[in-house]
Amino acid sequence: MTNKTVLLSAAMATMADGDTPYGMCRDAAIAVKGAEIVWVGKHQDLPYDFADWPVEDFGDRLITPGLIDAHTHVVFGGNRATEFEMRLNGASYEEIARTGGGILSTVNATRSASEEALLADALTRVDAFIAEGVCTIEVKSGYGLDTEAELKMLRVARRIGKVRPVRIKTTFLGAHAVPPEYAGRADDYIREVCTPTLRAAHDEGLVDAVDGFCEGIAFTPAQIAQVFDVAQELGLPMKLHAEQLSNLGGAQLAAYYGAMSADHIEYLDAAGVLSMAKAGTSAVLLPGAFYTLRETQVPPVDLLRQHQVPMVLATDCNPGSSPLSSLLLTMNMGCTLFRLTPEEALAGVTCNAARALGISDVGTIAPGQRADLAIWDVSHPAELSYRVGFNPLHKRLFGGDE
Ligand code: DI6
Ligand code: FE
Repeated sequence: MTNKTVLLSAAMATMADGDTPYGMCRDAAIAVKGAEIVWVGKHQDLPYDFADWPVEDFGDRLITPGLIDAHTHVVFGGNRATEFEMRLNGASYEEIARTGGGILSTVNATRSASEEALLADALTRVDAFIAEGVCTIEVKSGYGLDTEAELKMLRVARRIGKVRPVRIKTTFLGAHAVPPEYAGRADDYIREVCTPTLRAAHDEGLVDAVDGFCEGIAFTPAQIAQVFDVAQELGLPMKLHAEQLSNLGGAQLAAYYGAMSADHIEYLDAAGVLSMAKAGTSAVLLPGAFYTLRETQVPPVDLLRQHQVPMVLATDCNPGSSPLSSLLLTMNMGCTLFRLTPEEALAGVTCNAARALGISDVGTIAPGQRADLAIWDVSHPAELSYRVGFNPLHKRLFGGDE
């Protein structure tokens, strides 16, 4: 695209105007200058200033904000297809985790992989996201679990944003699992490895946020609090894998620390919802993990709605519980499995996803926003959630560039 362009299309879901479903605008125009959106509205209202700008007419298509995946583990070594097979032969996810499989098998594969190999492997997934109009991806560490391998994962995550037109937000997830060399000594791991590694990663500028896995098979709220204390001291925002397989009060802990989000939250109760609402903590729903693990406990969507907790949908792309690299399929799953409306699903991968990542210049179409846009071969935004396994992306603009 040239430096200045006016985009035209029959429909635009701005996700910016709370009063109109989808912030929908028909016969729309968007003026883009460089990487920035400078004017948005009906074509007929386009000011004279833009009259001589080049026009790109997308005809009957729909324009939305570029999509945002706010929770992924796209950097990892190997894969766990054989565990998938074990589960189909009767083993449970927790059993596999307790017998040294699960996350720990990915830790071994990630530790032994070179930075180049991890990057090449992650890019296969990142390219699938980009092909569906994704412009921002959150990427977690958490499969290294020693200083060297955690830093390696985060460096790979940063490199993704240098070799592909996509914005990467990194998250330190040192408290993801207890590594084998610390088996039965989770407190020692937190003190001797996890928090010093967080400091080292922060010193290298590798950390945008701090996460943990608060669960019976991972860390207690007290252990997570130790990590969050360091995050707070370093001025880093927090988020938490909470209430995925049981209710340990993780969401309340996250809210107490003013975390940006509590993620998974299938087992979240009313007290947890209230504390999230009060703290402004978003709910990141991960239907890919629910689907893969064949969970039956659905997150408390009605309560979240009632208390206006912003809902986000993300892939949780990881080799174990959610080998999913389609945000469009995630939207469909969010609607079909969790009963979100298609409008909530689109908000969950645009405006609400941006909020959960603490970024405000993307996720909506409005003047002053970055020109991260997706142009779709659909006429109604509900089509994005409705179809299963179909990619109607026509074009993606990342900061105004194709
Ligand atoms: N919850 C999950 O669903 C993933 N991590 C987490 O904390 C699972 C990661 C894996 O099984 O590799
Ligand atoms: Fe996760």
